[in-house]
Amino acid sequence: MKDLKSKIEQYRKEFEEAVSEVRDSAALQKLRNLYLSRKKGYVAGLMDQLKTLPNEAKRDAGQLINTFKDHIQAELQKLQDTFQKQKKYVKAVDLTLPGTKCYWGAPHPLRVFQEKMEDIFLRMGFSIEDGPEIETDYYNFEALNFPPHHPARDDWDTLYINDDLLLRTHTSPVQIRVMEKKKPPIRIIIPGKVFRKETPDPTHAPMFFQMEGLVVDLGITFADLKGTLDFFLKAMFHNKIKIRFRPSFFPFTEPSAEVDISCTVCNGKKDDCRVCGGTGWVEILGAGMVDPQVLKNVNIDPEKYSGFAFGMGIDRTAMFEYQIPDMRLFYENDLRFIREFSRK
Ligand code: FA5
Repeated sequence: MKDLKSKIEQYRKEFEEAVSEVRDSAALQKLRNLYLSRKKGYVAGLMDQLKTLPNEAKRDAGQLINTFKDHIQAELQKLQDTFQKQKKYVKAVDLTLPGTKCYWGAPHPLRVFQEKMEDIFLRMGFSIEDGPEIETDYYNFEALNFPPHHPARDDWDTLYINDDLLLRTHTSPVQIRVMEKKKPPIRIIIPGKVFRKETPDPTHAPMFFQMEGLVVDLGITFADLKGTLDFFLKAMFHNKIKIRFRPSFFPFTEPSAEVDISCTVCNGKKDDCRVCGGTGWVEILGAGMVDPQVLKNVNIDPEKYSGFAFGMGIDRTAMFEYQIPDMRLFYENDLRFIREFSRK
């Protein structure tokens, strides 16, 4: 009897160790066979031993063996239940299926393009300024030489918040705000959002982006303006476009010009091109020498200082860099379009 008791103790110890090592159903079955197999299992061996005991010891010994057997069965059942649950889970999550694709966020193509433009100007020694999108009539028009009722205001019609406040129609009012605070030398760019009463078409949007440039210093001439824009456009388009200056009119520059680049959408080869109208050229910016009256408006002496300014459409220019035939694509938020420009 003593012998049997210590054997059960020994088996129990070994069982506890072995059961903690079981990781899968195959190992579980192996352990079950070792202990519970009808012919060669340890429990069957104990039963054989039981038969050799005197009758008066058989009852207690039999109970001990049964308790041990129950314990083994219960532990093995627990493990089996755990494995079954895991099996179900593995079935529910089919790891062989392709995962749900997760897209990285990316800056908007116009933002990427704006930064490219800024980089070129920063290399030329320009710094970046900013101004409000809700502007007063004074900064948007009057200080830039558009008196009330001047017909040129019609080209820059916009949304008015009240008689004096409006959504700015160009980035030029920031020229005035900067010149009121800083004295020459001034060499700045002003990227930002602008608004106009405009019917959308492939090259026009009612809300778009401009980049203003302003240089005021001693001895600045039209040659500086041409050189700066020429350098910028050649750097931007890797010398792949032609550039032309046309005489124009802006109330705040004199003389004034508009700058066109050759149409990269049709390369001047399509008479019905919706972007250049078949002319082969598209206007991307207005520019000129700062009008002496504008300098006077901000207390800069026009006898001593001169300057040039330009205002370039960021969306319009981006269209030609990316050869996009319709500006509205930038604003439709079609992810298939936007992802084409993702940096990843
Ligand atoms: C102006 O806005 C002047 N402030 C530019 C300027 C600045 C002239 C400094 C002289 C000195 P304009 O309205 O032409 O000018 O606009 C300038 C550029 O903005 C255009 O050449 C074009 O590239 C872009 N642009 C104008 N209207 C739209 C529009 N509706 N949608 C998209 N881009 C536009």
